[in-house]
Amino acid sequence: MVRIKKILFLFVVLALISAPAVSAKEEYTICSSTEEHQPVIIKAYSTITQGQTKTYTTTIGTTVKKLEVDLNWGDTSDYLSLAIYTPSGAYVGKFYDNADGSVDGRIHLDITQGQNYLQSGKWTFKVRGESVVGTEDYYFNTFTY
Ligand SMILES: [Ca+2]
Repeated sequence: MVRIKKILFLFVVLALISAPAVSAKEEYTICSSTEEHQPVIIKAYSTITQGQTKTYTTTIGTTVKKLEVDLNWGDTSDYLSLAIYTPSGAYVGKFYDNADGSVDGRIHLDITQGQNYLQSGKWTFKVRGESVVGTEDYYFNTFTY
């Protein structure tokens, strides 16, 4: 019995190792968000410096069709980026100010996957100070639909 468990464990480990690296880029549609919210809804208010990365997570349920992300630092002289990962760890992409069609110190995007529900679980967001003079403050919010 112990031996069978060991073999099973080995099989599971091998299956995990040999799983192909999933590129989620083509599966998701990322577009400029037109949603607006009261500023009182704030997931995070923080600051960032040159080269620094801050990580946030949002756990979504099984019936979410749209995930809105809103990184707002409001200062076009500093450049921040937002990298997005699915709950399974797939890399959706890294997005810059112009990803939402407007260079305005804000990255405001909707993530959809056709008419499908998005992968439930913990999505990860990495805010990075790509080019920051001194310290830049920002708001980061996520909303689900
Ligand atoms: Ca923008």
